[in-house]
Amino acid sequence: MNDQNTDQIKKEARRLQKELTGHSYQYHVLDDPVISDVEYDMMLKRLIEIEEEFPQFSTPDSPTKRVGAPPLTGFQQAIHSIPMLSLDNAFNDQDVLDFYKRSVKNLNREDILYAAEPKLDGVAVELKYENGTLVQATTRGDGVTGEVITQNVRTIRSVPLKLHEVKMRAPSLLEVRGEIIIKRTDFDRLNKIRLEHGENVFANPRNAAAGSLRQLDSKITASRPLDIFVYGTGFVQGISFQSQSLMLDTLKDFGFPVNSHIKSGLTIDGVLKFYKELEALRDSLSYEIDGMVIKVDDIFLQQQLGEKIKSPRWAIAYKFPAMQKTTTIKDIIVQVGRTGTLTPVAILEGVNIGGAMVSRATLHNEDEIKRKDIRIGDKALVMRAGDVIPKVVKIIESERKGDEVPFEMPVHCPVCKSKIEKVKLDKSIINKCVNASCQAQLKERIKHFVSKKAFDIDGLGKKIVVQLVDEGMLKSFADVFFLEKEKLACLDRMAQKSATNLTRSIEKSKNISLRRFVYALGIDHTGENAAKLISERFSTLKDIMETSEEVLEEINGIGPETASAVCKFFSNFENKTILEDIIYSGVIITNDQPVIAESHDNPFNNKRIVLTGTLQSMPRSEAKKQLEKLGASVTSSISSKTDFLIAGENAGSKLEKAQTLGVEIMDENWFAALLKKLV
Ligand code: 9MJ
Repeated sequence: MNDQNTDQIKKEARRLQKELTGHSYQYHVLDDPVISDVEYDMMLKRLIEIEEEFPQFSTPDSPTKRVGAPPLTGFQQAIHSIPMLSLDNAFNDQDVLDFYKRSVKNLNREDILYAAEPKLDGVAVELKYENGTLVQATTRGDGVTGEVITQNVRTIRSVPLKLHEVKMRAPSLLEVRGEIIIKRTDFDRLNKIRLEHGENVFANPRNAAAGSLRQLDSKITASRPLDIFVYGTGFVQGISFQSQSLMLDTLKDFGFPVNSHIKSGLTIDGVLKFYKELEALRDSLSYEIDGMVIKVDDIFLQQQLGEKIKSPRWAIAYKFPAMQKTTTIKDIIVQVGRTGTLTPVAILEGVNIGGAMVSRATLHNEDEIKRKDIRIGDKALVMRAGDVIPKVVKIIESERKGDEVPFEMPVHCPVCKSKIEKVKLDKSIINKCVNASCQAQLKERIKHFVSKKAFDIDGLGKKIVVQLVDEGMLKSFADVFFLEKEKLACLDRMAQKSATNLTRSIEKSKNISLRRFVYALGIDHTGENAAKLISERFSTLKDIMETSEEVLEEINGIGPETASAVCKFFSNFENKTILEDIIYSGVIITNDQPVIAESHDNPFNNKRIVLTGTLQSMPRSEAKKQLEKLGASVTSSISSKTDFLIAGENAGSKLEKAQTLGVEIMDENWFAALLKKLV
């Protein structure tokens, strides 16, 4: 390599060191990351590569030399008995295979089996138990020294304060390592409350968990919905483990939450297969994961492999593609929704987030733009999660040049030009186009009307709806049922065959349940659940049309806003005409019959039932609700008067008592099958 190239690499190393140090400070000290974790990890990987090849460019303070930023002052510090190492990252299958090859070489054997665990995106902690009692909790800090946060961790309900000694006595010393997290729904609730109190929202659950643990007042921590999953041990005395998986079983027995999606006994090919499965599962989990941790299962082999300075040789983190990326906001446009609500949308410089190209992100409403101070031209952190519309998490203020343009909400509807009204909804103000015949609203209403959970008309996608409205062929919902094959076939991009298929699926959709029908109408505040509740209360559409707000409000789960919107919808003359036309076209609305408790197939009517153990098919509260609907009374304690015990997984003393008392025991599979038949 010539001098010029070496010089270039030196410059790159210095730039990466500087930038990574800055990002590390933003992340670990300020909890305010400017780039996503994967972007950070990629930069770090590159710097490690350079420093390995050119050790002369490594400096004592390079970010590669430490696991994190120094702990904050204000908390006591403690040195970890065994350093809390971080993990090397893998970004593709080849990186994992290289990790395997290194292990094969070091151990001189090929039959290595692995444990694979979801990589939780939270805050790493160590919990120290002396003779079974929690005596200290520390953050990872820089890996060598952490902050003592015992009083805060004690407030976390899922952390055992004393070890469960059901299967074995607690050892004299046990240091347990895990990740403190906040579940997605808890996080959304926490942010909603913060917003209502005019406080800053957290960018993601990890930041919220970190911020919550860093409170000097543990009462604040106690009010935060923190959770934990444990995945390893530090220093232990009086106990030893043969494998990672047996260690986790023991930790579970001691009362720790251990993630349920851990697999062990995997070959390296099995690991790669499981990675794909876990990736597919990612969005459906109630907490965020950012990859998979792969560990050599056998602890003896782990010890043989040993550690490098910062990371073990027996484990690696196989990261998922980032779900947050930075990009530029090129423009902000305004979309008109089904109910006339105006939603500002950011038009982005296209960016690949987690395998999907993202070029738009919702900005929710005017308030949100003001609160986050989002301007056209800003660099922003954008997030995509599952099927949810991508959103702008925050803008990167340090990237501001000064020529960014603040957004102004239009005063007229961008489509029909009617004047926009400001309406209060919950605690925020929304902008609304109140012209019911606005074409934009009509398009959205019809898209909703024919969508999967409503009329479910195959072949009537969003683009065709737009085309049909623009052509004047759809002026209301009812027109859907009067579309003629010949006219459809004349449309651009519509062949004879697709026109035939479309009219066929329209015909097929004409038999619909009352629940779907009510949902399809797209009435304000009337989503799937409200439609279900209303159709359970009434037998026919006519009954709903003739009811009053008072009667609707009596339904458990229907609030005054829904009741008012439903009555308003059905009392509108135009809507009534459209409904008449729909029925005239041959649409038949059937109501799913409400459950009849007296049905002779129903073994639960007037029976006393006790639920125990963990049910896989539904939460216990839901099972209770369903049983009560079937006429049962669900009690918590078992006695000779109990008719059935429904036992889920890990049913304990109640199961034993039921057996002693001769109470009939129903397992979950049987119960679930019966419910399916009855409800
Ligand atoms: C996370 N974050 O879920 C480890 N981790 O093991 C799991 N982290 C780890 N294991 C050794 N499941 C060091 C870190």
